[in-house]
Amino acid sequence: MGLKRLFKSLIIVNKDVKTSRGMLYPRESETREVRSLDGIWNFVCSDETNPTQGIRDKWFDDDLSKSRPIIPMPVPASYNDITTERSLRDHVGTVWYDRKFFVPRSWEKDQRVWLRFGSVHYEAFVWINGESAVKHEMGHLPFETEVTHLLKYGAENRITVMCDNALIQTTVPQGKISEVANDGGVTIIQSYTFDFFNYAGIHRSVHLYTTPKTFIEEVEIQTKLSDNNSVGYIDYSVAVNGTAANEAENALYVRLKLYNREGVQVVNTTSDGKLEGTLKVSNAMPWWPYLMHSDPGYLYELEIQLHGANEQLLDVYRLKVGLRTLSWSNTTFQINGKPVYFRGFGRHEDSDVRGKGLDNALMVRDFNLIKWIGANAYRTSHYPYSEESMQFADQHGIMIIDECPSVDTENYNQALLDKHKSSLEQLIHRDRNHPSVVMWSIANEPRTGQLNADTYFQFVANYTRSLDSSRPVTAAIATPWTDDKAGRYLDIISFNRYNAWYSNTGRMDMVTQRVIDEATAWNKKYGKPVIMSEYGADTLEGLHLQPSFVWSEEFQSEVFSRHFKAFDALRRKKWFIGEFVWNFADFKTAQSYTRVGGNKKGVFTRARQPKAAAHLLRQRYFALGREVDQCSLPEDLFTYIVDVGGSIKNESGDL
Ligand code: GCB
Repeated sequence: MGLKRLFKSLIIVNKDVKTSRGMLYPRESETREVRSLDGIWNFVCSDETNPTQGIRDKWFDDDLSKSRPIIPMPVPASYNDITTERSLRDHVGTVWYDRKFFVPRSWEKDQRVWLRFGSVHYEAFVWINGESAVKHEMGHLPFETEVTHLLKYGAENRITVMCDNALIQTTVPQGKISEVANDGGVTIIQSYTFDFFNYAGIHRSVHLYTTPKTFIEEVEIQTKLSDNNSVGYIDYSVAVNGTAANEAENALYVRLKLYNREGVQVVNTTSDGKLEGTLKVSNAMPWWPYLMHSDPGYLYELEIQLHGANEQLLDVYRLKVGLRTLSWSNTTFQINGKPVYFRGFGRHEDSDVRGKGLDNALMVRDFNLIKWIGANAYRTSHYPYSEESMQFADQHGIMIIDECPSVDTENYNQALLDKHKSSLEQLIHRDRNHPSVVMWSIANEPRTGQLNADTYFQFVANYTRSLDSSRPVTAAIATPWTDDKAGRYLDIISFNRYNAWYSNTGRMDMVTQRVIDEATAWNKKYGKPVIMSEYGADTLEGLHLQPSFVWSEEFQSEVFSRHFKAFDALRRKKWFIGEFVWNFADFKTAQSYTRVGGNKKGVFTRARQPKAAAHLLRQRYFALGREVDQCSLPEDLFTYIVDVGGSIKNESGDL
């Protein structure tokens, strides 16, 4: 590479990125209808060596079955594990979906129709009746477009989707594609350094929904409570799109009604023409995290009515609202004025057969397990999770560190920075109104020792803050604190480390002090609150070895216990604010000789059953809940052993 070129590729500038619009979660109301397009679609896999053939041959012009033999494919789901074919599981490049659907005649008049995808991984191209409708790049995030003009009303329509799973150095996350010789010729190989399977396809629900011609396009709220938490304030701003909105003389306003959980109206107010203002809620019921209060996850419902000239009701949209104040300093993180100690997990959206596809049964089971174990938080490692799960977390009081899809970020370049910022913009746009979201995570294990990491993360962190200054910014860092160049741009330092696993494997006597030393070093270097965002050990369910040995259930429990000791020493220093086990459940990864059927660091198996360490963790998380937040303990937390006329003691006190 010539010097000039090298120099050019090192310069990264802070460019504007395209911002998202609309994308309110589709909800029915008296002015809106919602229809799901989920179900069994038709599916075609392109040749890996000819990924653009379908575009050139216009497969979207007619039914896919006319171009290629089709197979059935469920939506939502990853396509990889649905069939028995290795070639589909490991496919690199484009695949195609289509289906037919009916649009009622009644949708033709005086309204708009929108097509919305919860997420498609990684890049999506969509046609309606052969006409290009929308393109979107980035997995795990929604996109939508108006399709009013593309639909046939009172008739059958066809939707075609091409999805490309290829990851390269300028995608988020990054990957590499290479051509490698195989036994019969050459093959395309997708490689990536991140530790989860690159599942792809239409991962979340597809909806058609209607809005009036002039409609509520955006709602943004921010909440806070008075010092004694008795009065709540909701700052709101509404954006309107449509014909009436563009006519200056057409005085639009919104009427806002707030209902409490019992359905009683507690506020009724009207905006001026600016469509923004503040609602005051007396006798407020704050939103509290699980186990921090006897009534966690309290949500109000905000009804937003858009009115036009002559009081005409144009549109209605309803949104759940949790009233809470977040605050943080160089030593604490507080919710409603109370210091928070996070106890939780890194997780994955991952399960047998469906991969990363949205599955309500799995989601509800996961929340039941999170509550059973007494966790109060999780990180959406390493990408945004479904909107349905964010709503569920709001309802159940589970705090979320919301992570964008940047994982193992390296080889910093301009195109990557622009997309990384866009992923955060899309994430914040989608999730800004959720009370459960308490922190933004701008990356997982970025190579923050590299040249350019400094400028790069300064831009990314400041951009995140410019979009939302009401939540702190973090990143989960594994670079040694001595080399790290990004931490100074964060509000909270999260670090991942695998003592007794990746370093000093098997050495139980080399965990506790190392964790204490590393957390302390991070705090000393940056003077910010610190979280241990990952620790753990791969554990094969049913493997028992005493004394503990790597991969056994005993080993996982002992590794946890050695960390607990460190965390308890650290908790006394107020700046240590949380512990997150890696991982909630076992999950699939790319094939590797370090992974037995995937990553087995789950506290739960992939089928969501507890390993031995889950019971230990449950006792700790509830014990912490009682000590820190005065929660009550579940009756079955301790198994009855013996009545010895008093409590059993060990060296550190009561068991
Ligand atoms: C990490 C990564 C996570 C991996 C984990 C592991 O540091 O953040 O994605 O799965 O380690 O188990 O290796």
